[in-house]
Amino acid sequence: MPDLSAHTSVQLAIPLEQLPDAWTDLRRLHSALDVGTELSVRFRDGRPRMAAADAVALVRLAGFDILEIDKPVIRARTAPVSADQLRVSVIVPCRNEVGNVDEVVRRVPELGPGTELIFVDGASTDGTPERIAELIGERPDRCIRLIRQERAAGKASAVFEGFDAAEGDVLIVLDADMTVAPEDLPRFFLAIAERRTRFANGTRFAYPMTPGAMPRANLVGNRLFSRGLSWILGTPITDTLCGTKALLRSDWHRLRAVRHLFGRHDPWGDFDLLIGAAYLGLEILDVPVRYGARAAGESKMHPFRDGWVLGRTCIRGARRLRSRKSG
Ligand SMILES: Nc1nc2c(ncn2[C@@H]2O[C@H](COP(=O)(O)OP(=O)(O)O)[C@@H](O)[C@H]2O)c(=O)[nH]1
Ligand SMILES: [Mg+2]
Repeated sequence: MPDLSAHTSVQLAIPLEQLPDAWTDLRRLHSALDVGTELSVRFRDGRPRMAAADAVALVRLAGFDILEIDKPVIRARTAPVSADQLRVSVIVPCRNEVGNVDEVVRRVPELGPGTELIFVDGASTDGTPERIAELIGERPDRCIRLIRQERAAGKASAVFEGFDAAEGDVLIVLDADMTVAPEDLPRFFLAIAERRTRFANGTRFAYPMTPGAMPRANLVGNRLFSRGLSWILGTPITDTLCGTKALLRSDWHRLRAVRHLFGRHDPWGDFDLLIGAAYLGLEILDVPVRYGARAAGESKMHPFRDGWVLGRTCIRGARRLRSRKSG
């Protein structure tokens, strides 16, 4: 770390991808510097190194105001951060995830002044809800709730039922499969709590991905959808299908009221949320996450069948957004 006392301007000459965890390190640096201190962050563009947009998102998320982007250097300034007292609800959709729920409870951090963990179980047959019920008894120190759905109605239905039941001010979705590290959730909470964005969209493409974590068909489909949706939404997003997203509960209520215009088709809910956020005019920001392969259980996604459904959702969303702009 540079000698902070002697400088008002600091050059961080380490490429972002070589930092152990770029966000954590930048965050630490931010808290060590006075408000208004200028900082230059050097990064390397191009995959598998960090892309410019991802580097900018990370620097911004860590609490800096971006002054100038002159590749491969981002000039930034430490901004004041308001320590908001927003309560958090982490919604965990789960179906046949008995091998993962212990990890969820163990690893999801406490955020803000209080965090409730809401599991929404889709008629699992492997003992998932029974294990969650045990965990509720075993962990009186944590606020854990269980909603049991009568049938497997898809992830979207589980997420939205969890959103409706949530009591926190900030809603965060985390898949039960532990492919996204729960240790990354503070980024989502702070992105919303510090008003850096109104909709935090996880992206798995900023950091190098564990080999085999994403099947090839999903990777190609995701790339195509990211391009298409960025165009439709009018804002660049690099990952449309990351399970982890965050927004204010008050915005969810507004989004639910307009969802019938474009939604209810996407069984995963990701596109409904992104298109809905754009429809409401909410700013969307990519939040980098570390993504790994599943340790237990199986994916319920079928790339070709589900790709077709997602394509239809995109077309419907595009029509709606266009008619709103011209209307
Ligand atoms: N409640 C509920 N959860 C589901 C359903 N389908 C999938 N999930 C959960 O949604 C999350 C994402 O699903 P996953 O199978 O990992 O899909 P992938 O990440 O696209 O491969 C996981 O935590 C699943 O357990 C469902 O029908 N009901
Ligand atoms: Mg998954």
